[in-house]
Amino acid sequence: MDLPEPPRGESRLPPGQYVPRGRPVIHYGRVPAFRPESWDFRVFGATADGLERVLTWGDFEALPKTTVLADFHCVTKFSIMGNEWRGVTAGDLMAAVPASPNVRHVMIWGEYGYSANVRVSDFRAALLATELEEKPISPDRGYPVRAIVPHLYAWKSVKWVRAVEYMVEDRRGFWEDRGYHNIGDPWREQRYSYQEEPGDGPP
Ligand SMILES: Nc1nc2c(c(=O)[nH]1)N[C@H]1C(S)=C(S)[C@@H](COP(=O)(O)O)O[C@H]1N2
Ligand SMILES: [Mo]
Repeated sequence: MDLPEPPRGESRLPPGQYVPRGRPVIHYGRVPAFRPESWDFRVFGATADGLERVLTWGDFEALPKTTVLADFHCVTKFSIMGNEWRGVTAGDLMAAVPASPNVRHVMIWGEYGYSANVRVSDFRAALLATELEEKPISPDRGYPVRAIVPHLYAWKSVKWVRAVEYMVEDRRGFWEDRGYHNIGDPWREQRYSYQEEPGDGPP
């Protein structure tokens, strides 16, 4: 399991964040229906052999599962601490569908065209979660598969993931294209694109 342990003590809460009562549900658009017969998970772009791979729900379910404890930081400043997620690590997905060696970035695609870009190093620390607190993720939180990128702002934790695109050149995802920071590290308060420094994102 290659996910970092969250830091302990006061330093677990990134700057500017607070812990709310309850647990908000936030997303843009509607909650999609899940139909296991027609659901698929595509891995495309710069794969090692240049071919696109399409996994069925059965294929996805057969991948190895890992349990991860992670904190969750929304850029609107609330944080949810110590969630237990279970699912397929991005490392295990990349072992099943290898990327070309020159891949540096990954676009995580959700239903309805929602997307988030991450550096491949950040993707390797991500989980494609199917369970939260030992139960299938609820429909409004991303059932059947949601990404968890624990060390970046939660807009990168795409719900209802349907595809992963391996990229050689970086491209902005949904919120990154609408004024949010290309990297989104909560420990450095990388909230908005105007904070970006040269090299943080595509022009
Ligand atoms: N597909 C999709 N995933 C998404 C979003 C979205 O609008 N669509 N919103 C993101 C944002 S901004 C946050 S804070 C988290 C919220 O997750 P939650 O509803 O489980 O709290 O989902 C992220 N993933
Ligand atoms: Mo968010």
